[in-house]
Amino acid sequence: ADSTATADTTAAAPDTANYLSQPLVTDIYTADPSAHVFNNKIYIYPSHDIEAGTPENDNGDHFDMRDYHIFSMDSIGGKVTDHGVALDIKNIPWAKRQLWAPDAAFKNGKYYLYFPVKDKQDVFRIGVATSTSPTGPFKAEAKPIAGSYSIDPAVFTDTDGTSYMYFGGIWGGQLQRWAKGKYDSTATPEPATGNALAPKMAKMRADMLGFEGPVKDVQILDENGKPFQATNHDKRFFEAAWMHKYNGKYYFSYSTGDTHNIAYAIGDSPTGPFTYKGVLLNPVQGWTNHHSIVEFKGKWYLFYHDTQLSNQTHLRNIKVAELTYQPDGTIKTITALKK
Ligand code: FUB
Repeated sequence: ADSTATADTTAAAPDTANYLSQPLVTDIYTADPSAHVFNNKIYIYPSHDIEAGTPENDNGDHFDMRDYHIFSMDSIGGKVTDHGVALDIKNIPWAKRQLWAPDAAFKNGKYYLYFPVKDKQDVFRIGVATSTSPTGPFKAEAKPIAGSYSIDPAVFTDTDGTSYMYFGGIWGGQLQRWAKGKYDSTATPEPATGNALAPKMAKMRADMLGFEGPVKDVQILDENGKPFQATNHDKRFFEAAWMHKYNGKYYFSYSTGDTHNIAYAIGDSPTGPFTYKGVLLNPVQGWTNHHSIVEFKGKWYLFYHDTQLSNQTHLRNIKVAELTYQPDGTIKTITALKK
């Protein structure tokens, strides 16, 4: 169901002053923006929402996307260039349906596009495609990344050059189906008791095409060092993992899904654990909330989406706002104004 939940007034003081209210792209629908700076330009890797006519359900089948477009900007507030189709589902040999939130990375002189899509068995896996250009076209590998599952890959490269992938999403993202180590299509959307399901992470191989070592849990802990209970829907991880580094600390941010917040937790290492700090983006118009955080020319920006153009939950539009840190390293909560 669509939600137009209002801001949580119990969160830290909302920062509305720097909100840029206009969609960045208006001629197609875009969502889940993963922004990166390559060669002094901003590149945005979003989902490309379409009206596929697939009926809406709790598994998110109505998010039935089929390709990716990549966008670039020389400056925030400047022209946004659409570089056209960078990868089409018909050119991913193992894919069946639903190209969800992607991410990108640069290493070894190559660009890597990471994407979740359901395989021929209707199981979400994470794939990788490569290009010599940040805007593609990208060529998909023949198979998904070995050991990958679920959705929403976010690839972070630390200052020492090591790259990590964070991923996972519950409900339609199928993370709960892997709770016992192997796929179980009958698993309930999430546990009703005990600890919340943890997001996942893995170190990337030097060639960026696969995982080096095992997939591990990302530990998000409360102020007492305890994981959140599964019933704590205001704070537990749902989907949309993102990692960034600020002042030597690692910030793991994510969507709380059915409570519609972008929350964040801070740690001393890219592998965690991370201590919950609060909400950085209050609920936006539309059910989903999904973001990325990037530094550009000395300022920090939050890329996110809402449904301003369509008012339909599966037809979203990407936006950007400036992000502000407090002196103690916490982030001022952003409230995205409605039109
Ligand atoms: O865009 C499809 C899905 O919606 C994403 O993978 C989730 O994060 C949510 O934004």
